[in-house]
Amino acid sequence: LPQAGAQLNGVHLFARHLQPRRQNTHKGSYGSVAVLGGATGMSGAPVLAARAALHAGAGRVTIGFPDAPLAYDSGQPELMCRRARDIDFTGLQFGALVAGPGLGGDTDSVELLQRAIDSDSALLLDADALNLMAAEPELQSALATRSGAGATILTPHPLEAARLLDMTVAEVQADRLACARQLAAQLGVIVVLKGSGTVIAAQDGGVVINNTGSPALSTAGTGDVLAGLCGSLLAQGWPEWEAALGAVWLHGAAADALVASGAGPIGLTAGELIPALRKLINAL
Ligand code: NPW
Ligand code: AMP
Ligand code: MG
Repeated sequence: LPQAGAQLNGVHLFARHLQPRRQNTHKGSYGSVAVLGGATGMSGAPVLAARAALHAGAGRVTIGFPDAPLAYDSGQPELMCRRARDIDFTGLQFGALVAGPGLGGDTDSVELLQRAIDSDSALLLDADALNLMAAEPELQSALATRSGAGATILTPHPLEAARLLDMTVAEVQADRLACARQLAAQLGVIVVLKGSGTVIAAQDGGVVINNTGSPALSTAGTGDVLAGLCGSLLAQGWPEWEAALGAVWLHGAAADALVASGAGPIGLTAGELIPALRKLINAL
């Protein structure tokens, strides 16, 4: 595995962990993802995450909305849209749960997050799930003693990391490696500290800096796409460390390919990353 300072070799990573589609398989063979988020006014965030999960190869993708669900996603009717409180997370109903995109911060969301933490599924926490975690110490304790066998990955941007660490953004940015490591060790999770030079840190102190992507990604919704992509790899059975590395690398590589084709850096949109990352996965 790449260690601190090593170049992240995404091609090698995908060669090792991307499963070919075997003949006698069906949608259940490729993993189920549930994305939990999309409070009123922020439905776009889980939709982007869920579309990314589907295009990265997950067999089934559901969005669990904290409030009234969308009837369906007209741009992607393959997605199932439900009220989160009606979804059963017990056992291994889902290979991966992606909680947080546009989730909002009400008490129901805290309960929802508690149920997600208590599940056996692999868990990716992003955006408002991280903000809730920063505000509710009991959620942090629950995470540290997560009973399920599932992996846990956190994907904070610098402000979300600052909230979790009770620091300022400037303090986080002054030593990104140390902050990512501290959070990973403190919560017993893998931490993806996003931004220019995304840092991926493991519980044992292992740390890698990503070498793909650019400020073309500095636009609304790109983090939501990363969360869905990483959840998709987890649901397809990738080990957690490799899923975090592979998702971050591919997300940046998709942006780089779009920039090379003239779709950026100015005006690239998060939704455009989705077909681009599918194309790269199939090329890999
Ligand atoms: P500034 O401006 O520099 O002071 P928030 P959010 C900072 C959903 N979304 N380096 C920066 O602070 C999300 O999923 C919904 C340094 C920035 O202004 C969440 O649920 C969308 N600083 C919710 O919105 C599309 C950095 O953090 C501030 C940084 C709120 O999430 C958009 C933003 O953080 C969005 O994804 C960096 N690299 N990156 C939809 N279509 O429905 C960020 N910052 O206030 O937590 O807001 O990230 O937009
Ligand atoms: P979020 O702030 O949650 O929407 O996530 C933004 C995504 O875009 C993360 O994957 C960041 O690493 C990426 N990103 C934003 N700005 C840059 C940048 N200047 N260089 C590389 N990646 C970036
Ligand atoms: Mg975000």
